[in-house]
Amino acid sequence: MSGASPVSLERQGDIGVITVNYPPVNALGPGVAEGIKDCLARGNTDPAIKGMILRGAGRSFIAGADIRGFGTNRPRLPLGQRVYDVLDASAKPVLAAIHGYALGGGLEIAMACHYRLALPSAKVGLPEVLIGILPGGGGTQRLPRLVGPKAALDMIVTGRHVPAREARTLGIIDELLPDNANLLEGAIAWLIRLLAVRPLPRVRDRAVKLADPDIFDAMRKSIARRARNQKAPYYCIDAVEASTVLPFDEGCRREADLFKELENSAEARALRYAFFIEREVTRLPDIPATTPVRDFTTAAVVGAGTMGGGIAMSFADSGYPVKILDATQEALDRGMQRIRDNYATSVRRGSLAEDEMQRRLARIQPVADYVDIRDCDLVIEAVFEEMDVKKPIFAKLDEVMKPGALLFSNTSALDIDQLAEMTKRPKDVAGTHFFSPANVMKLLEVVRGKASSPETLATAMAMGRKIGKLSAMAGNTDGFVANRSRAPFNTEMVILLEEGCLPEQVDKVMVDFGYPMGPFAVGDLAGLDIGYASRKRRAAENPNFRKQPIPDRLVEMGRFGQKTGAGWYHYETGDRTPHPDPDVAEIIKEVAAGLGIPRREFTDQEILQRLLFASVNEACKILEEGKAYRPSDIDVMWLHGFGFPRYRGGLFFWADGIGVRSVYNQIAAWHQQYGERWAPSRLLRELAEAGTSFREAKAAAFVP
Ligand code: T1G
Repeated sequence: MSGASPVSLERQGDIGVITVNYPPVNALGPGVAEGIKDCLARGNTDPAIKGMILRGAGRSFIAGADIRGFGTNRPRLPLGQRVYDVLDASAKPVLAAIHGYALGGGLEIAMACHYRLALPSAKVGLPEVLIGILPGGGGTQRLPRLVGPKAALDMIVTGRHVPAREARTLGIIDELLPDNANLLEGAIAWLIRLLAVRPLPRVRDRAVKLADPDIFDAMRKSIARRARNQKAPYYCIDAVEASTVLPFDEGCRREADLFKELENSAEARALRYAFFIEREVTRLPDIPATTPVRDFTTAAVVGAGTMGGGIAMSFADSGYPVKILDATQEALDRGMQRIRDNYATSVRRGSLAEDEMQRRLARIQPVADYVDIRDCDLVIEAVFEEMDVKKPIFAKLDEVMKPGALLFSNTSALDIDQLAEMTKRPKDVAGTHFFSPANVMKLLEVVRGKASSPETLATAMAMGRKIGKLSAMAGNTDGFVANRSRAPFNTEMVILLEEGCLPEQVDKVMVDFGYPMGPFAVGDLAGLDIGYASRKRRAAENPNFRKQPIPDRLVEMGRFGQKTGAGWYHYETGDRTPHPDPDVAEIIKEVAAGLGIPRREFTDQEILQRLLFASVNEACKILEEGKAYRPSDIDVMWLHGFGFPRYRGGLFFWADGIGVRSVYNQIAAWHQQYGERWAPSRLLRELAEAGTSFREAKAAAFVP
């Protein structure tokens, strides 16, 4: 920023208007807090000013502290002198006029003002827990005074963004302007009516009304599973609890102590990293941000199976009309029924309102003929994962789709170029790989074919954002980036069984590590028959493909997983709880004996590292070949495609915690012990020799 302060004060009649202008979201970057304090002081000494309004320029009020500043030794004002502390000490009334976001330090500043007014489209929240810290600007002490400890606990432990109407009901917002009102005019008019009110209402002076002291332990219990291995959610509870037993200033001291402990924790550093890489992944180094994006209003999906149905739901959930096509009426009816069942489950669970379900279902139109989709702006093919099934469909789409329509494939591994060559418009073809369940998983892997035009790719990335996905670019290689980097993990987990482990043992290690489910339980959820089909394809294509007799045996016995009541685990009817199965343990021992593999004990650490190091090595090869732009893109894919624990940052971020040299040494040792599948990648060796972290690794120039 130039020398000019990012905060200005101008007088409008009796009112001093303090404006924060620190694009893009008015985070409390360098000079912002100081600027607010300075304008406040000037407003208080200017006799012409009777009251002040604090607002944000551009699209937002204040989106909180500048996250880039955390973990750095930036200067810090002591308690009592921070902007949060001096605002409500103002002799003249200060009103926060909120539009866009008032988050973290932004909401804390608003709560330190005497009044809060907002546009209905605004959102407020204290999302600090999402970046591994807690509100450090008095938020854990002021919010309970405004909304009560129970509501404060919910907001601070979940970090959710609260719409202005709900915030009005909760008592955070004092005045809600009508839709499309002019914020500043509305704020000035409202403050003028309050100028004479004394004493000035300060949130800090309010008492905390605690109805039920057990809410804190109840919250600790309720988050035990999802917050395991983490500190921030528990510290948030401690801080809010402190507000019910300590005077305001002491409560702020307790908050500050807890904040200091968290600011540079491994969890906080990992979550900050995750925040920024999710923004970085949208930037494509060799496709300018100015590349035109084709707008789309209508979409079509070919294939009404599990993935096709989930993809159609993603469009309908985001307000887009979508047509879904399948070869037979029977398949179409089955697909639509699955979609209705999915929505009905959400309604039953209370996460979706009945009328909203009806609105979404109305947006999904089943059609039986290609001519019915010809005018759609884009189409996503999501049929069975067989090239001989997909190719004729691309030829057909090329024939019927209107000029300019984009032709995407949801294939999770097959060659995009071969599909594009089935058309006379290969530049309009790309991969858009959704992850199962497609209406839930946030990751969209956009796969670039040799002929895919920058416009097609930019539009595919934007399409992902518009339907609530996080789009990440991948090169066209077998399994693209996500599945290819995951494949060695999948192979290693089966080899561990041959060498002495059991599915429940491996799953426990990965759940303790932070995964919501273990890889074998996930296999049963997705269906073991899918992996079986792709192993058969790979074995046919590559004689050196490492066969997996254990899962093959299970599938040949009809154990497909949850859908057949048995897979790696067995399941009671109507119950998804995985139960270890002695029959599977027996099969594993038989196969191992048949392969002549001696079985031994494994430590949890060896299990964890065998699985994740295998993928780290493959991810390095992907960067070497220029099939991904950045190491952090692969971390985004693991966070949003494979449920990698967010507070561990991602595959490479986690591996950096162990150290490149240690990872390399271990892989090199396993190369000696286990052979070629553990051959260290060239990039890994170079990083280890240079002492460069994985995150700093430079990918080769992108190769579609
Ligand atoms: N600090 C630094 N940069 C930020 C930022 C922040 N707080 N918020 C956004 N950005 C950047 C972001 O990196 C991106 O940059 C651009 O702004 C647009 O963001 C004391 C300790 C506000 C809901 O956690 O949730 O206050 O990539 O792409 O989708 O208690 O940004 O363009 O270069 O996300 O419209 C608490 C974090 C901080 C809010 C907008 N605040 N931000 O979403 O745009 S801790 C937060 C968001 C704190 C106090 C504590 C979202 C958003 P670039 P974007 P968006």
